[in-house]
Amino acid sequence: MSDLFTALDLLDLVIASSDGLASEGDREVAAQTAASARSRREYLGDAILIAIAGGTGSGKSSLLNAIAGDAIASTSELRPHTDEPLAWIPTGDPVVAAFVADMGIDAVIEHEDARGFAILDLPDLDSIDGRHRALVERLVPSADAIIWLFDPVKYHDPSIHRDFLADMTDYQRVFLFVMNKIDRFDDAEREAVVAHLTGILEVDGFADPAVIPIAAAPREGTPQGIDRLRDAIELRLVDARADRLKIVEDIREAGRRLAADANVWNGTADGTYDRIRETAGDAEKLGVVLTEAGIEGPLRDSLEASSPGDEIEDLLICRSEFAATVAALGVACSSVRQREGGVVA
Ligand SMILES: Nc1nc2c(ncn2[C@@H]2O[C@H](COP(=O)(O)OP(=O)(O)OP(=O)(O)O)[C@@H](O)[C@H]2O)c(=O)[nH]1
Ligand SMILES: [Mg+2]
Repeated sequence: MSDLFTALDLLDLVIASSDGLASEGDREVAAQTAASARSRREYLGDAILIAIAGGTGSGKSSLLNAIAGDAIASTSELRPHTDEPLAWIPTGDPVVAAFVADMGIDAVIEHEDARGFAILDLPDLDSIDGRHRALVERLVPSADAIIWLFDPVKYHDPSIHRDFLADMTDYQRVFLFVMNKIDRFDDAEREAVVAHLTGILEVDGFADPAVIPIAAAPREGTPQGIDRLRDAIELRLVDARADRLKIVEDIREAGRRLAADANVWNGTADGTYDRIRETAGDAEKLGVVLTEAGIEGPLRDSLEASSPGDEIEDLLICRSEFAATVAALGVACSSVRQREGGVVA
């Protein structure tokens, strides 16, 4: 637990020491991430918040109903249907209630279930209604974990893979991938469609993605695969403390962006600083050294504008300190990930 505080404090230090090294835009984004990670940290309680995200009609509201065992969310054959997010939260968990209220979600239904999770039914993310997409884009990053729900007709839609998933592969530990409506298929077709989605997720960049087949609201009979999905929620999200894993991934990602801006994430080649000192004052040679070292952005501008001697020395010291703080952040994040994520397969 204290590791999480350490990682948050280190992110603050990384942001402060990136002054003049990373772009102002990225520093602002990192500061926002740090603020929301810290506020989620304040809210950490027993239940984790899992959002169901997917295309219109994939069956998000039906899935919430199947998990709840009750028709709490409105479903429809008409698209798009859900306009407002609906949160299904454990009774008597003021922490999750406050978290959900803070996200601006008004529709809340409490459940007596002792399970340690809350579910958020979202509008569609591929909507013709721009307001839906904006809402989903705002809420998805706030949830602790996401069930990505696909249906057999649109599971390869680029608006999900290209616009969302391909940029989020580092968050795999807090994702579950689910294929709905499998009642429409025989066994062989079901296997083929699950294998195909698995392949597409691998192309997105996920390692060994597991796709769970379900039928949340089959045309005939009762829902299928919900027990297996519930087991995965318990083991891979609740027991693995997805809330903490998510915070640490947000922290790591914010640090990584700043480090990438100043190109210190992968270290600096031996002798780089000496070569900068030696070539300072010769714009052409310095430019070659900086390009070889991958030093771009605000730091490059400052180095090129500085006179040899103290000015250059100060900038190199700033960069060294920044790199050391980034490395410490990386270590703190790994330590939380290992401790919290031990249960994740
Ligand atoms: N055959 C079959 N139909 C399903 C299944 N799950 C959902 N449906 C149907 O698919 C349609 C859409 O379901 P919804 O739950 O409203 O889908 P949604 O993802 O919430 O849709 P939006 O709110 O528009 O984003 C409804 O007609 C459901 O009855 C399933 O497992 N099998
Ligand atoms: Mg819906």
